[in-house]
Amino acid sequence: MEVQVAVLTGSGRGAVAVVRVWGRDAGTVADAVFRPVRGGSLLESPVGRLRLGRAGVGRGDEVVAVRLDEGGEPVVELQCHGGVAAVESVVQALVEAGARRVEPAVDLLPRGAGRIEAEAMADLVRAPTVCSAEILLDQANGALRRELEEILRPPGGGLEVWDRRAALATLAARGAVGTRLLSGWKVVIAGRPNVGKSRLFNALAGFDRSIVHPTPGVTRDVVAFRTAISGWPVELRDTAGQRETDDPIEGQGIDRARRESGTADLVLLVLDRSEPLAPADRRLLAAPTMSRRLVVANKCDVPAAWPLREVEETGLCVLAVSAETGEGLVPLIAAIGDRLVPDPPAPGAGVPFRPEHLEILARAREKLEAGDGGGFERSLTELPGE
Ligand SMILES: Nc1nc2c(ncn2[C@@H]2O[C@H](COP(=O)(O)OP(=O)(O)OP(=O)(O)O)[C@@H](O)[C@H]2O)c(=O)[nH]1
Ligand SMILES: [Mg+2]
Repeated sequence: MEVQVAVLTGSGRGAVAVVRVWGRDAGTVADAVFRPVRGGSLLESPVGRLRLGRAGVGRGDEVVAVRLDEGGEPVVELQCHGGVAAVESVVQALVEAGARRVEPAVDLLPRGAGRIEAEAMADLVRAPTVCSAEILLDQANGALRRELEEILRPPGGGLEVWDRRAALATLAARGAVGTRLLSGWKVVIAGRPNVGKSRLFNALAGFDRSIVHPTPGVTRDVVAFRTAISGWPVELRDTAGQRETDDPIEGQGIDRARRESGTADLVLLVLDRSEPLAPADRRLLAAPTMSRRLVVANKCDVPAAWPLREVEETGLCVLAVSAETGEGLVPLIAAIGDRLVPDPPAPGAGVPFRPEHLEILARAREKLEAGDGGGFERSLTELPGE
């Protein structure tokens, strides 16, 4: 049989599964099961172009398909939802179209693949969201290794010192995203009591996880939920309403809320638009611990008691939403995604995705700054490995 298929991602319920088809007629077989949303056949797609469509038995599942032909051998990858039924439906359709199912093995890695590709493949199994999986797939396909090779090309035909420095800085900046692909970002919802934090948390989580009640001071402990925002993995945290209190239990909850805000990647500071701003709101607006925050003016479904400009004048970005009706949530979600990942790596970009990668890049940069060309090359060749 000329065409083989394997599921690269782990079994069980992951967010994304990757099905690889390879062999002489892989393009034709994949084409027979792939129904693009727009555009023509996969065989006409350039290598590396992501295509959206459906695949699988019956109605099938939404998939992203990409041709990755390597060294003359046709390879197609289909990313689909990670549920067992979705994956099996895609694999079965490929088998019906003529592919033979095999177990994945490390020799599925592209030719010339080294340590980075193997690590990316290992991390891919645990990728919690589509964006994470896409970036790790690129690295498994050699994106980071190729960029490192480019940086290492000898001067003359290769890069000048300052270009090398810039290329290393670009990689390090992408690493800030790459090293979060599995762990995600922490977004903390904070504010004084009764402003609608828990309602907003539930609206973002998509179900009633946290208790919502008209009595102020309902949420005591931190409630966490992992989700995807704009395709990035995010842990949302609902916290206790912050105010002066004599109640020791509520006080502990408030201490936790403050600590959470201090360690968050982003704080959503929730205000109640239907009531005049309270001294507790103003204290939180001025709090230095929440350096990265978005102000959310909630309850915009009822008449407003204060104009947005009152907060905007302090230089903060404020978005009006109603956690109750869902109004304004789409722009809020987009704004959260933009704040967490303002500059997402382009498709196919090399992205360091483990802390060790960044350490090696930092060492290479030091050698480069010190004019130690040999040390620079030795540090950088540590990374791709064999
Ligand atoms: N009209 C309207 N009411 C809302 C909205 N969001 C929350 N509420 C109401 O406001 C009250 C408090 O909501 P919660 O989500 O429990 O508020 P909280 O900020 O979590 O309060 P604590 O946990 O006590 O700090 C409830 O009665 C909600 O129904 C909204 O967008 N519009
Ligand atoms: Mg609450």
